[in-house]
Amino acid sequence: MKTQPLKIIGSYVSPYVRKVVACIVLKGLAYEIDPITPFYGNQEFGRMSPLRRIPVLIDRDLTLCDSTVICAYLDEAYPERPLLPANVRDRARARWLEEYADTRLGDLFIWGLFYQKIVHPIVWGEPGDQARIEKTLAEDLPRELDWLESELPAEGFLFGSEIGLADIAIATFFRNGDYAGFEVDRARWPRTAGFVERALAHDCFATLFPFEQAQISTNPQGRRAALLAAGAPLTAETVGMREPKRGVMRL
Ligand SMILES: N[C@@H](CCC(=O)N[C@@H](CS)C(=O)NCC(=O)O)C(=O)O
Repeated sequence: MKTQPLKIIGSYVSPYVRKVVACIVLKGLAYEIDPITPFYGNQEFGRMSPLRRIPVLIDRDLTLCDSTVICAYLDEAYPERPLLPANVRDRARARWLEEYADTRLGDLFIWGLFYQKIVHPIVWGEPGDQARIEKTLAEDLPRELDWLESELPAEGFLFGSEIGLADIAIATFFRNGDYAGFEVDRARWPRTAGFVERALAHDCFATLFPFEQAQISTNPQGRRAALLAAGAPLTAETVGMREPKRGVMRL
């Protein structure tokens, strides 16, 4: 039986953190969060997350990285509200859709848009790669939206009327798309637009939205106070520091 809340390290604005926290909310589990942007993680953060990426989950003496690994652990350790469908073939398909979203939608929405338009100027004081943004918008995203349009349901969620991990993994990226000024063209991709709207309106995402707003509208110095005022369950300690440090994967 759980006695301590789960601990999450990572900003509410990260799509991968949002995916994990939405699953925690869906399962009705208690959590605390140290909402750092990965570049501001200190040495202790680098020890827990060798790729210097968020999210990190700490469950008592267990520390885990990577949203997919974390969600799989949560579903096995806390099976009460399953994140995957019951049928074996559906489960396999849900895992593929999660992988597709993390890799391809992550590449486009995060590295192609959000990092170029928001992270580069704000964290590093450098302009983003304009050519990359244009290619993402003109070629890459339309190609993926065409594919999603053929896969997503007209009503409900991917595996029925209940939202699950595959839905969450896909929808989370569209919130960051929104922050980067991208909107799904409803006339061209009506199923995708409807699906994203339904998923992001679900309680598991909607309850996090005020925390994202608090996070986005403040600088790192005022952030914890704004999040506490919004009611976010913050940890007492942080592994954040004042100056950003480059990641180890790419930028
Ligand atoms: N595959 C990882 C990706 C996590 C990821 O890329 N997180 C971003 C934040 S949205 C990050 O930490 N970026 C910092 C970096 O790569 O240096 C997961 O699913 O957790």
